[in-house]
Amino acid sequence: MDRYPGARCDVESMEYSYAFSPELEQEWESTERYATQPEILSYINHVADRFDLRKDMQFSTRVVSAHFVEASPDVADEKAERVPHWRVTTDAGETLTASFCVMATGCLSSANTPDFAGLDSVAGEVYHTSQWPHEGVEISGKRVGVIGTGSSGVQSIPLIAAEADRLTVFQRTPNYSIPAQNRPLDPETQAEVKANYASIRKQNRARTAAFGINWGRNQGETFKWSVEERHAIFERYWEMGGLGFISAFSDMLLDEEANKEAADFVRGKLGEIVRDPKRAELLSPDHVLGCKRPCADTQYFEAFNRDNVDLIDVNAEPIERFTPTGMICGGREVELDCVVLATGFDAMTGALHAIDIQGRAGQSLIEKWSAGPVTFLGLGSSGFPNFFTITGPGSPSVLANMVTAIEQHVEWIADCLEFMSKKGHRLIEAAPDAEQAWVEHVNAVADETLYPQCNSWYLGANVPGKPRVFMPHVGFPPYVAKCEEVVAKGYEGFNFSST
Ligand code: NA7
Repeated sequence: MDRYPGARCDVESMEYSYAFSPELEQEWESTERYATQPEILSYINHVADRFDLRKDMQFSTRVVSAHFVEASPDVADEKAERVPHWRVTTDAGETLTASFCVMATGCLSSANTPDFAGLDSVAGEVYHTSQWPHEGVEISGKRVGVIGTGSSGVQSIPLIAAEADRLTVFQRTPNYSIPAQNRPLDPETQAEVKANYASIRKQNRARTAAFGINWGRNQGETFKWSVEERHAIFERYWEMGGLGFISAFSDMLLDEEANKEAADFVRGKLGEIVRDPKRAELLSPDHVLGCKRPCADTQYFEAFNRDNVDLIDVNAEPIERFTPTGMICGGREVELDCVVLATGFDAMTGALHAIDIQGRAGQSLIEKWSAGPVTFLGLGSSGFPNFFTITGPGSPSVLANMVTAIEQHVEWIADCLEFMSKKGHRLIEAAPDAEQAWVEHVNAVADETLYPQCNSWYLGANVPGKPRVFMPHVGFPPYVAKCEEVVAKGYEGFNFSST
């Protein structure tokens, strides 16, 4: 879990919560509009305790492999495996067997650490933002380098800048960021949400990303409004804060000209905040707004007005290598006591591929997904029976409120297991034609939008050598409708079998 300074969710705290228990909804108190990492962790711990879940959990264990063991037809052989199952091994040397394997390994949990020359030789401290020490890091008085300007960089930079002696930000791609307009949650707002939770959840589930009820309906197409009106609307959404900005108009992620209007507005704001015009220019993104995940910040661009903050464009001054005392980039040395890698994740597939997963006939998942992940509904993959992926590639996952996406998958899988038990089905497996059609559908839906237009982690473009395939499904409601249709048609697209 991200623990870096300033780590916060970009979905509002009262929406970024479980819906399965009305009692839980009523008793939990959020303190801010956007929850901090420690508050989210307290919430998760509270849920674990409240529902007595720890007794079913094994902590501090890394799964090394998960192999599907097929039933041996040779019943005369004493060692024959009569019932197909999954055999899971752990780094503690245990071997466990299970009828089903449900991978809840997370979409953004496998750190992406670029292969920088000399990184091991750094005498000072080196931290990846997603592996921040639990005890925290003493920043004050140090010369710190932050590499990366995605959400982790954008959230941590203002806090690191305020503590460090000197901060150097190494930027490869400038990012759009909208002020989060974070604030304490007042008791009235909290009470109102709690009084209407069921209706709020329902309305959110009908929204494309399954969150954002406070943003209201979008304003329709951009160009039906005059320049002044458009500007006033952008201003209103900017003041509202956070990711809602990219939903101001219905066509912002569909139409390049509409997108450019919004992008120009953000660039203009940035130009007003950052005093040095050269620096503002360097911080100005030129890609399609929203095709890389935009950030929700607190005083990000303001940090670049500080005297102790430097900005290096690594396209102009490439990172050559690290040294014991810092880094050589663009032919000069930048001395650093502490290196912060805010370089993101091997998203969606990284955590799965870190485990040796083998399906039927010993086929590895890495091999099967060598040209990109192939799933039906992001829930299952042919050749891997009784193997489910929670928020797997091909499902809304990172393009939706993750908590809602997770709950929808958990409920779908739980219902499926109950159905199988009632019907006496032993195995369920995605059908090859259904998953092929699904992969094409996911890409066709993405192709109708501007999402595929930049080098984002949605496409795997941030990890060298990773196949470039758009992984999340755009749109929560149509996805849920498809999942429900599949069930209504007797799990159409999945095959049941006994061996
Ligand atoms: P992101 O959004 O993937 O950002 C990673 C940043 O690191 C991004 O600016 C990258 O530039 C940069 N990066 C990655 N590799 C390099 C190398 N080799 N050299 C220089 N810069 C590099 O990850 P985050 O952790 O910030 O956020 C991930 C999600 O977590 C976020 O969207 C929220 O949903 C929560 P690039 O843009 O690839 O040029």
